[in-house]
Amino acid sequence: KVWKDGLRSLDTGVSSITKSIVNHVQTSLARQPHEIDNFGAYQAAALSVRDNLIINWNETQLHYSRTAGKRAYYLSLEFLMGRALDNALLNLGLKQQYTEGVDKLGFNMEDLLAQERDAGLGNGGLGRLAACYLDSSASQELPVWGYGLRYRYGIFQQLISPDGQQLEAPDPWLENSNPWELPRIDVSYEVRFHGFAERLNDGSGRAIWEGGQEVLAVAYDVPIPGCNTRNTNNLRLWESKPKRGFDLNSFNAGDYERAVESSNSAAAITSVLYPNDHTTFGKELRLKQQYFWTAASLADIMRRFKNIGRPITEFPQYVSIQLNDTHPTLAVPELMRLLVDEEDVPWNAAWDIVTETFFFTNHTVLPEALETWPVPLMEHLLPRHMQIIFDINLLFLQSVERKFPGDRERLARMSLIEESVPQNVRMAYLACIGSRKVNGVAELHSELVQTTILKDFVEFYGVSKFGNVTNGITPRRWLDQCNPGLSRLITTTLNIEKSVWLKDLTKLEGLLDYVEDEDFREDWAAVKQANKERLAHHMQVTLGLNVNTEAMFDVQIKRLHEYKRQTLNILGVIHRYLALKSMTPKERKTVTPRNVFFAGKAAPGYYIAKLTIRLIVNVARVVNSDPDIKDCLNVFFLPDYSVTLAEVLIPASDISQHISTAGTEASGTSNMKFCLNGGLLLGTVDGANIEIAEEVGPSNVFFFGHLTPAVEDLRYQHVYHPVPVEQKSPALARVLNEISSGLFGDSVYEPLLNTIRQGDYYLITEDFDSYIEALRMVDEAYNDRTEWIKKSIRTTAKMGKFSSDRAIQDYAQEYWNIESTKVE
Ligand code: DL6
Repeated sequence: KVWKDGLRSLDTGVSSITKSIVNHVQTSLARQPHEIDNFGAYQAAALSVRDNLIINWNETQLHYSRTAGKRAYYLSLEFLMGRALDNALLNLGLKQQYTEGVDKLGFNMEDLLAQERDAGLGNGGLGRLAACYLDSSASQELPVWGYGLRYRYGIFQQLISPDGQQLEAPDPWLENSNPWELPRIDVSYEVRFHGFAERLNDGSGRAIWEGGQEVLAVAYDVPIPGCNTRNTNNLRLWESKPKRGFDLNSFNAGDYERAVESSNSAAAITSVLYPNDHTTFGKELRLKQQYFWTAASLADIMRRFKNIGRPITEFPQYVSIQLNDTHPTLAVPELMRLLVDEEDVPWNAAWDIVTETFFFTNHTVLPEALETWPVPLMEHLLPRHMQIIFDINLLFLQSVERKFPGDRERLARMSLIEESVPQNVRMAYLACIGSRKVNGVAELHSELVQTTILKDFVEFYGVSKFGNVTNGITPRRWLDQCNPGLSRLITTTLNIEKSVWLKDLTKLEGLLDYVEDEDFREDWAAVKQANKERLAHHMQVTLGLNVNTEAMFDVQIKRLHEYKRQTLNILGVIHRYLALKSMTPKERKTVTPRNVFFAGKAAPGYYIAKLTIRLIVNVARVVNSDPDIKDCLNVFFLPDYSVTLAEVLIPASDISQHISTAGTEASGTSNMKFCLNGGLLLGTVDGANIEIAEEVGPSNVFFFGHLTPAVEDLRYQHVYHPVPVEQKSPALARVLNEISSGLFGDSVYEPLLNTIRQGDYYLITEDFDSYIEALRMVDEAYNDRTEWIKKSIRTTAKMGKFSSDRAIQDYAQEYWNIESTKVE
């Protein structure tokens, strides 16, 4: 009874909040109130907010355990969470109270929010999608947990040298402690590597795996608050630790270096996020990360399932596991190992359980991103898993042979083992055959998955195994949090509670009734203007740059990659620069001024992408310092792109660019973020751009470029029947020649220009002229301010489909078969 009486919800009145903050200053931080700076005040406020989260989190876990319903688990090697404090305050509905409380204590909420370091545990779209899905799962009161790794170093910090080169510095994001995680030393599992696997040969298919290295996986829990609900889900991140402190024999022999060696190698597993995007690694440490994480997660899921006390055959009735790309595919042989070797389940029954439990999302069809692992490396690191994969493959190929007798080429194509030297395991195939359903992330992409990389598998299984879930974004972070002005305007205009439209984004359609209302349009434009000024202020303070807020804001922010074609954008900028240079001063005065913003990181070893950054920075240097031009055109490269920087850039954009070669961008999600914030879209007919255009109507987007079916032929022509750039596009040829002639510095850019002049895999030559024409149409449309604002309102109004709440409900209903369950 004493315990029960002690359980409580926290009082969320302002005076209780200030007391709680002061209390954390004194006890958790062990500091005196008078010596607290902004960072200390942030820490204390965060800990105070966390108290609320923990109480809700505990209630939620208790509720899920008591109801013992089915749960889903989202396995993702990346969760690009960004900052947590503002998000937690808004989802808990406590922003106003905390702002007042902090104010009473002599601090300013904005200053405190700015103290938080981004949790940069991801590279780009895939990791940010995982974060949006966690927010939506909690907000939709769905029992979904995330599982990932607690990297000590997140995505690198990007610095730009004076000559425009990207430099990388480590991101020790945990060095000042992280108030949002709860270390769970009570939750840990042993994970084995190497050793020997011996088949029992007793007809059971079982084997014993022993020896090798054992490391400990220790859980850190991050509470994920839902919006306007007590439901608070969990993101469980694993940290690697040595099982024993150090090797005692070496220690006793006085060889301390050797003694700590194995402990260092265990800790190294979760030390750093691999910073490459869309490429595979082939590195043993990466494979170790993948197995360490899937083994710990499955052990944890199995333990929770066993607590329910149901027979093992009912596992899929209680558990669905989503594989976020191929990175967690080792979960397939690992679950087989647990079932066959440890739970004594016969092979076929185990395979039925496995293929009912897993679901697989593919996020790219780019060939360089399709994961394979060398068989010798797998055999060395995970001998038992390699046996299991061979067995799965044998049985699978036998069933293919039964369906397509004598088709040896098909068997070779579909084998899990690529017959190269050395042999490789094809992880996408393993994920596909080990899963109940497979999906892509936008209509076009899902179609491409089914007609290209998994075509044989569609023919084998039939189309019903394959589907589409178009990606989504959380409107909590990507509208309410990043654009409070627009959020307020929407709430007052629709005249409904904010949480209602935030959780049913189709309600935004109500804004269409106000498109013709001049006062509303003025308010809409004023919000955009304020956001432009906020960005300009940010750039003034952080970079010392002056930004003309009367200009059009044209933004392209995403990972640097040839397929995303930042190069096309900067070549277009140079084309504009040359055109402006040839005008008279009087003509220039009639031009709508334009600011072009770029931000994004290149993988450290991606030479061409880094060269593109260098070109952008040097074009910016030349253009911005040209007295003839600086009133018409300015170019900015903002270093160290992050979720937090995106939150300032996106609300400020008039137009954003999503200009990948058709068929290469699986979905894109920043396109959705810009449009939700009333920025118009300039793009190719690719990924989710297509569905955005379907929603907002073709007159509200600017499309250009060749379509997907043409791409293959065009590439072929570029290789086998090349036509000089001068003939294809004289305008582009002139731009390339100006770069070669040194207009933007020495001739370091030739390797980049040669990718266009020779081969042109990403078809810049083919799309350049239509791109320039699309930019001209944007200029023209922008000059009609009234029409532009109408387009902007219509765009936001039609973004309901792209809420991650819709996407997560698609997964919950069509894939995982789980239901919402509210914590009262
Ligand atoms: O699905 C999330 C995101 C898509 O929006 C992007 O279009 C796609 O490029 C990205 N894919 C990856 C693939 N990485 N791997 N593996 O990040 O996924």
